[in-house]
Order: sequence, then structure tokens, then C-alpha cells
Amino acid sequence: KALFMLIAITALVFTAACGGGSSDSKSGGKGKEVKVGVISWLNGSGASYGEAITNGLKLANKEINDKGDVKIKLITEDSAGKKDQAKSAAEKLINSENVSAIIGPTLSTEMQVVGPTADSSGIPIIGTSTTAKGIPQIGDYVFRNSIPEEQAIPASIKAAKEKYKAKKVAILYGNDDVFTKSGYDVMKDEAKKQGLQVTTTEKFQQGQADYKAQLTKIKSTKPDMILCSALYNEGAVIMDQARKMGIDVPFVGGNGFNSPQVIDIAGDAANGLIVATPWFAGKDDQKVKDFVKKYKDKYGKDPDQFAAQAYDALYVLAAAIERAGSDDPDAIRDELAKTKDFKGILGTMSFDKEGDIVMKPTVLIIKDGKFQEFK
Ligand code: 1QQ
Repeated sequence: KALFMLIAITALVFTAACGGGSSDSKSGGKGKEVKVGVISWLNGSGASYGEAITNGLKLANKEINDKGDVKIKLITEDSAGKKDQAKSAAEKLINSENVSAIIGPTLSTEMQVVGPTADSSGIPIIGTSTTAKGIPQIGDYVFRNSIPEEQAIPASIKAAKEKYKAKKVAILYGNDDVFTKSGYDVMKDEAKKQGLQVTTTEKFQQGQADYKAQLTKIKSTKPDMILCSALYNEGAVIMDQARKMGIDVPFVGGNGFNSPQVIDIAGDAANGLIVATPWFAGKDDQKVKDFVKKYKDKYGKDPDQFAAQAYDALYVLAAAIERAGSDDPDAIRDELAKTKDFKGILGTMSFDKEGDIVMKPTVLIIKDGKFQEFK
């Protein structure tokens, strides 16, 4: 028995000394580059989301690599906001590029197919903008640092209801996208919970150009506010057409509206839009100020929520890679899951046991053509 123990211990010591055998060729100790795949919406009607996200990632990547505790190589694929393209991108990153982790994709619609692919391949994935219900619950390898609609929308509806003493709301939502539908579900439930009467519920489709039929109906029911679940392109056009029809009540929007594109497209018509977000550029925090300056210097414009979330996500991932001390996806996943009280530019965040973000959103309003704190 003693001899057996001796052999077992010798074998153990030998394995440990060799760094676990097969993973040795992949192990990314100090100085070695760890490959991280990025899937982002870079072309088409929502390309500004992907532009902000990849800008935020590039900025963080340079800082992380310059510091040198870990080295990350980003490999970026465009999904064009389409779930099939997002899935092919994930397969390429996992099977051909052998990435150790993935950041993205942009839309919950895409994550619903990419999440299961990454999860079944044992590759950790962090959504930085996916806010529909059930995303981290796809599997143990799926995380997100974007605040779910279930937390953001109740906060913005409550703040708007109190401020405007609203009693009646109309709801307008896109019924062909996972995120816009999920936002609608929360709006409907929350209106009920907060004792708001829903005057009418109207639907639209992605890419729709004319919303007059829906808006005419909404106008006739005289709501105190409009709850709208849309991506920025449709959302901005809706607000523009609403204001032109004389609908001047506040809009409460979901995550899709958290883009300065709403202001670029709708102009003054965007005033009166209320949203909840983990990001506020005007925060009196040195970290936030530094980030805003660095981003502006590099890209010639202010960062938005999507850039900030992506920036923090890469730092969260880099910290997990550093703690794992290797590029082994399983080890990185386990360290990601332990993320607690990470201090980034969004504030302090942790992952809950399902891999969802724990953080309170801030409520903002577009006033005088810019996002401001809603008080
Ligand atoms: C989602 C979203 C979109 C607004 C991301 C751009 O929140 O698809 O979940």
C-alpha cells in the first residue's frame, strides 16, 4: 500500500511539474497572447452599436497589453445583426481560431443562438449589450455585464411616473426581435404593477419606415407617456414622426435607446426620452473622466454606454485570465464566475451565480439634445 501511495504521489508531482500535460501548449502564462473572439454588429442599421463596442474593446485591449500582466489578441467578426451570421462567426472563432473566450454578440436575438454554441463548446462568452430575459441562464459559460430590461425598465417607468404623475400609458414595440419583445413583456408587467392604465398596445417590425398608423391610434387614446421597446434606428424614427404629429408626451425606452444615434437621427424630437443605464459620462469619478478623455482623443467623439460596457467587460475578462494563469477556457470561466466587486467605469459590479450583472442602473433623460441625469 505504501508503495502504491509513493507511486501515486510521484505521478501527481510529475503532472503538476509538467503543467497538466495537454493544456501546456495552450497555457498562456505571462507574456503569451490569449485569443479572444469578438462578434459585433458592424454593418447595417445598427452598426453604431458595434462601432462603439469595438472601439471600447480596442481601447481596453491596448491599455491591458501595455500594462502587460496579460496579453490579449482580439479577433473580430461582423455579425451584421443577423443570428445566422453571428452563429457562423462563433463557429469560426471557436473551431478555426481556437479562441479562449468570446465577447459579444451585440443582440439578444444573436445571443440566443451564439450562447448555446459557445456553452456547448466550453468557451466562456460575455454579452456586453444583451439585455433580454434569460441570457445568462443559457448556460454556465454565458455571462453579461449589461443590465437586463427586467431591472432597467422598472426603474425608468417608476421615475417617469412619479415625475409626470402619469396614469395612462401607451405601449409600442417591435415584435420580431428577442430584445424588443422582452422589453415589451417587462413594460406590460410593470405598467400593471405600478398601477398604470395601458391605453393601447401597438406593434412594428424591424426596418419599418412609417409608424403613422400606430402613432395615430396612440394619439387618439391620449396617454400621459409612451413606453417604447425599439432599437435606435426604429426608435429615433418613431420619436421623429410622433413629434411631427403633435405627440409631445415623454417616451420611456429600453436599452436600444441608449445610443447617441437617437439624438443624431431624431434631433430635437429625441428630447423627453427616458432610459435607464449603468453608464453616465458626466459622473464625478476620475476613472470615468479619464476614460471619456482617452476615448475622445482616440475616436473624436464621446463614448456611449455600449463603448463603456465593452471596455469594462474586457477588463473583467483580463482579470479572470490573469487569475486563471492560463488560456484554458474552463479555468477562465471559473475565474469569471468569481468576479466580485470589480471596479470599472460603470461602477462596481459582480456576477451573480447565474453570470448576470449585479448593478443598479441610473435613470437618464434626453434634454436639450443630450443625455442628462433624470431628477
Ligand atoms: C439586446 C439589446 C440591444 C439594444 C443591443 C444593441 O439590448 O439585443 O439585448
